[in-house]
Amino acid sequence: MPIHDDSRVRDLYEHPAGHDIIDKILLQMGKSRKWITNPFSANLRLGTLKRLSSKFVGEDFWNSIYVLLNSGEDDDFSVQIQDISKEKDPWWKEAVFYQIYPRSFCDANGDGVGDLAGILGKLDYLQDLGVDALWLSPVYDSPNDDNGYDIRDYRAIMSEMGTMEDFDRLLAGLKRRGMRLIMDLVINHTSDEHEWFQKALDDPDGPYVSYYFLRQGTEDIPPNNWVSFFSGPAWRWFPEQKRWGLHLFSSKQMDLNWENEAMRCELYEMIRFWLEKGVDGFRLDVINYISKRQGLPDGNKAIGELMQFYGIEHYFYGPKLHDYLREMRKEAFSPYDAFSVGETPGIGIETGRLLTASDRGELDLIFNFDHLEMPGKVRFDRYRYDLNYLKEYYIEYHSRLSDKDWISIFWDNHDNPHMLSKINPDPAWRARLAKLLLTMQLTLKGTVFLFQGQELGRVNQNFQDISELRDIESVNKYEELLNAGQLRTQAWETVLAGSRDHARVPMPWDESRYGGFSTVKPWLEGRTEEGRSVMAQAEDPDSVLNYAKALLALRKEQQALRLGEIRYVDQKRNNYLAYFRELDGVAFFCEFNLSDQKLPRRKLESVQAGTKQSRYEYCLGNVPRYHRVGPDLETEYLEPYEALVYQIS
Ligand code: TEU
Ligand code: CA
Repeated sequence: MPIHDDSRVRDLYEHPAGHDIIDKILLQMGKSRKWITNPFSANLRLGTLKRLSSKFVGEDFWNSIYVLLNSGEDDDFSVQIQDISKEKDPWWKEAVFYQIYPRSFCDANGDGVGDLAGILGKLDYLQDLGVDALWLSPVYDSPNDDNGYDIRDYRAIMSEMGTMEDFDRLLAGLKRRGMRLIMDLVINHTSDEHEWFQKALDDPDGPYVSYYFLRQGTEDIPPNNWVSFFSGPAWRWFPEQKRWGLHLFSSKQMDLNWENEAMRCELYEMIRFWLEKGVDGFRLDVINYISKRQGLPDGNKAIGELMQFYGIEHYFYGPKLHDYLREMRKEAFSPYDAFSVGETPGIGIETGRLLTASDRGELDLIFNFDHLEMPGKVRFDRYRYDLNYLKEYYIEYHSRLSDKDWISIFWDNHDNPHMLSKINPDPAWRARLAKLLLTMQLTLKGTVFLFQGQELGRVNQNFQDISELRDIESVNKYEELLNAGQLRTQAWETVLAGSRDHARVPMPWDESRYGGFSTVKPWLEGRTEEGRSVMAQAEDPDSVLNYAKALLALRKEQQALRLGEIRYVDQKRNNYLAYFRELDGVAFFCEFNLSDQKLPRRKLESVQAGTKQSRYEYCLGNVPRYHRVGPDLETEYLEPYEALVYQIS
């Protein structure tokens, strides 16, 4: 249904992309959904709203939104492509993935950089931990402007990571252990050193020019006002060619033009090359950015200010996104029954469902990022994250899903400071809170993606100075803030709060000088913390590591914890999260205190509502408890950050 001045706010909120855009705006402004859903607002004509808000955002704001909403061809759930899913419950729904950031996992040849042989040497550790599949951040040939997310050759292995033989050995080692592998597929852009881009520069009339966005012009004015996620304009000037090249990320990451069919075919062929080798699927880097609005118009000012990036409305949910994804699935993924999880910054719940519903033939899963920061906050803000928000996010998310939908559950990755540190950096709660977060992650309904080190309760680094950081985003941002007139201390505070390097410091394997990661000074140094290494934790029965193992083992044993329905109870109660997971008569009850204070406990009857069974058997928890069966539920308090899992019979 087209959206125009005569539509009501209600219509907008019923439109999948409209819904997500409103949610995003409210999130960004730190406002509640009630702003929109109350009858007065819901009934408001958009034309009226346009007039009322013109003073703040200008008329253009709404016109930009209309364009965005009215350009998607398949923006409703009635479009069903085919019944793609052969099985009702494919393997990846039940899997626990473990993300490896290869540079920082294990260095086998002593050059300070993690490598494939290093990962191979840790496969027993990973199997013993109990994860089912690995996701490797990029290991392809790359000049490493953005640590491998700038690919020079999609079919070669980065020399620092090893060789193709190392890769094949790794894959074989995984298969032998019954584990799977997904790779990182970065196909929104390539390195400027990629052969295609080099050819595009060399031959201004040749076929490769239109593989990218290369625009003729003059040095003083870039083709539009879009900005890069790594600071500055999204355009780089090539003086020899007198052309501008589009790069949404670093100036060495040139955006590919997906309008070009030959380019798309080459990508699909490359995907098949890896699937032929036997990899099980891919994580698709910023995959929602691949379709850019025709003509690359200027970004709206108000949207740019609100979202902090100009131009975003023209590519975060572009007009041909669904078409491209379907084509790619058909040409490359389906023939191999390969799995796909899209990294989709900016995509909300409803557009996410459109990208993943099992009968639409697009992606299997996406990463939705709206839970990583509290409303009104961005990654570079310093603040305390309130777990009540995380709880509300999942209650809302799960309530909106149909049985064609499935979601991913993750707290950490290589692009974010650790969730644990945002919630409560007090070392006294570290282990308990780490266990609480793991318990939630492994018992909520969805596919789990752990990030390396979560099993150790890793936290943010106490970096002292910008010279200790390596990430291009942090380095550029610091520079940008100084140029904008900030003091060094101010700029550092900001960068330290949000730096991606917190997640990228090497894994601590033992208590030696470089944590057993390497024999020499690593490419990025973290502080060694006594007693937190894998070796030390393996010996401590109460460690986060041993808890993680127990939890993974429990999940592996219990189908209800993987596929069971989720039913939240006592939803309104602050600082309290509780839900049942149920499948074929087997039920679990999970209960959490989301605060650092004791929490009075409800009488058993009030949480029991709706379940016939009555015997609660303690399976697992992060606080030692003595009574292991039913009566234990009668204890009056939940301890700070306590997490409990019971089986009900
Ligand atoms: O990240 C894309 C992305 O939007 C972010 O999470 C990003 O780190 C941040 O917004 C920058 O402001 C993916 C990769 O995960 C990231 O490591 C890459 O740097 C990026 O794409 C470019 O390939
Ligand atoms: Ca190495």
